[in-house]
Amino acid sequence: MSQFDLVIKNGVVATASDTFKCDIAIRDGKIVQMGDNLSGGAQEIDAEGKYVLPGGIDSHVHISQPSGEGIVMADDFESGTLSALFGGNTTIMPFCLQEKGTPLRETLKDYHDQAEGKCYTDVSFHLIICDPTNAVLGQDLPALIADGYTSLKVFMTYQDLRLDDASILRTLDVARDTGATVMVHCENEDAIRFLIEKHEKAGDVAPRVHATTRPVAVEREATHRALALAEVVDVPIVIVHVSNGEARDEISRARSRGSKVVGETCPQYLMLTADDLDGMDWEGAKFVCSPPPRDKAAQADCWRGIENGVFELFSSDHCPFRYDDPQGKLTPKGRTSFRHIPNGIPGVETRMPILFSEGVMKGRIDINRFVAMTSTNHAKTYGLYPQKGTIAIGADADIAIWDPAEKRTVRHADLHDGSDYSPYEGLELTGWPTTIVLGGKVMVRDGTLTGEKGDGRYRHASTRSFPAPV
Ligand code: DUC
Ligand code: ZN
Ligand code: ZN
Repeated sequence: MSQFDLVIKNGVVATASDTFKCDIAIRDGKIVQMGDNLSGGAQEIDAEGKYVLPGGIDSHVHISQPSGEGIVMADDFESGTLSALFGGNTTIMPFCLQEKGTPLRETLKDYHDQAEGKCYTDVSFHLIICDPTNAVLGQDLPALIADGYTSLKVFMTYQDLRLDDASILRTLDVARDTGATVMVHCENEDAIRFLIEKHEKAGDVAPRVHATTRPVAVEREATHRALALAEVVDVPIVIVHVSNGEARDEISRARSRGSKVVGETCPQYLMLTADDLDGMDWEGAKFVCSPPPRDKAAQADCWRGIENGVFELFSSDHCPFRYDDPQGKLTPKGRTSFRHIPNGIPGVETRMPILFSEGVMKGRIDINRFVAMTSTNHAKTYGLYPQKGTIAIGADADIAIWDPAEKRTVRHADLHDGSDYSPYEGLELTGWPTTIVLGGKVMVRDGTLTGEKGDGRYRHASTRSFPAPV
């Protein structure tokens, strides 16, 4: 009988802090030995010339989320996790959207039922809180947090989802008391409504106007306000999908005042601009997401935030709709005005190849920062560390082997999500994940699927330990 289930040999291992050459031995789903010349694996992989990295964790992914009447998200748990897997991820964190008037636990069970037996990666949910009644904040939420659903998202925009400041404060206070982590979508809804009405009245209804009506000022103001509210409550927060330098600077200033803030940015803010929303024949709808992509200067500012550590998380905000589909971007109502175009773009499979190619290969960040921003910091922020997010003895054997020499041009036809386009079609990228191991099982070997639907499991998360919940 073999001593190990799997040995990965001759690769260059990189964690968030170190890079070293060593073999990795895996047994019963965990890393059990690291060292030179390990052998005795029932299965062995030669990773000579490759990077051996912790599997990616994408902590911002939308799957099967109700998105309005007649609109259907392009991914279910099967296609979404398969796409994530081929993009180098071993864990994703989708959102469970609270339904007003339905107990949170019931909605959560529904998401679990949809995910059960379908996943190719591990999964852990965040809760979107859009109806923070006394019962929700007083009983339901604390009980769910104690059961391992330890992160929440709140919105400052969208009429159906937005919380007013009083509700945000009460929700943050629950997070302070319980050790939960709150993610905030920062855009000022009243200012957006004002601009939408003005532009629609003037007959400006094309996709590009989506960006015009969500300018940097609405994001900067809401970011400042969210940070101030968290400071009042004295609780850490995550500012998600930051798109520009002005919002980024709000985070820096809050940190210099002593606040604990985690900043997240996404590939669309490095690679796209508002000009992409100008596409002919409504093609700009393919790039409609919130906050919208900005301009070249904002892209450079986001890169600077990655380089200097203001951003600790790099997530996809994968929120996929099909383009050429009446249930997607080209919904009949969406053709009449930008305001009805479903909001979000696909990207779970291209997130890490984009940061690897544009960041590591172009010398903007080193491989350790790549690991931190795509895996380790997600596990630390959302209570999955150290089981996930690193390569260490005792950790889950979730590993992605990357070939830094592999060059590919992004073609949606080669991707695995349920959408019918990629916003990055034609982009040439160097460095791709080629072999993926989940809990010790080889899921993808040299680009070929070897794992099965249902190999991915649900993972509960721990609460934050700082500051000590009361
Ligand atoms: N916010 C997200 O986080 N994702 C998609 C759309 C949105 O507004
Ligand atoms: Zn959001
Ligand atoms: Zn999102």
